[in-house]
Amino acid sequence: MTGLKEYLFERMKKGTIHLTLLDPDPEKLSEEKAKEIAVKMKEAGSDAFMIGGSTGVTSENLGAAAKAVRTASGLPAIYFPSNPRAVTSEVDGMFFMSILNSTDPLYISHGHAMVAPYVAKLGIETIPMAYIIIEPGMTVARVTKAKCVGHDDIDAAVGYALAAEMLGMQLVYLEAGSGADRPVSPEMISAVKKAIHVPLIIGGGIRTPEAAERARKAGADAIVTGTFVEQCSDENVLRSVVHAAKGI
Ligand code: 1GP
Repeated sequence: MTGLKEYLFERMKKGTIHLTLLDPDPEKLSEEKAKEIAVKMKEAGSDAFMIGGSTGVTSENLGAAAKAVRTASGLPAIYFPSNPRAVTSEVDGMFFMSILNSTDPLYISHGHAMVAPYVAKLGIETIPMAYIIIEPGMTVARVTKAKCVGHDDIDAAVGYALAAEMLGMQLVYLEAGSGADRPVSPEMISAVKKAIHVPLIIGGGIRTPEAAERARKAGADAIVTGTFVEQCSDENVLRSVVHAAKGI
């Protein structure tokens, strides 16, 4: 079976991919709803699911959501971690991510030391990823006490991304925060893309085909949408955003 990294990287070599983010908190997402979204998003052309949220994630709800979307769609489920106490073997792998601009060591490396023995024991594939929070940053910035990179502070974003690559990270994620009123700017995406050699993931506040297209054209290798997918039930609209993200 193809590993998660191979699956994602092979697809990103061919073009921008789309990732669907689902929050496994059962108060926000029932198992039935997770299955329904999984089928719809596969049909819309999404490439994989990320499961995670800033609050309310447990090993149980994470495992249940991952199992539901994998079974319903046949696509990979990636753990997008926030809580070192939650881990499951129901995923195809996890983004082993350090929030480079957090000011809380828990999110930079201390939480990682707590969870790593369990990840090793369960044999979960890990992809090292740098996570850089850009204004407005939303809940994730608040929870992780991030010193957000300014929306227009391209030099700071490039600095973090270069540092990520020098630290050996295999992915860089620029995050404007779930539900952000403005996504990461095309200018920032394109400057960071030029500076690094590893794939670039963009998320936060993308909910229109135009925004997805701007991120893709600026150089995003993967585009994440979460809130929009949870709120939109029109399959044509879902497809239009996924297609704009992928350029198909
Ligand atoms: C959050 O980047 C993701 O981690 C997705 O953001 O919910 O705004 O799509 P949205």
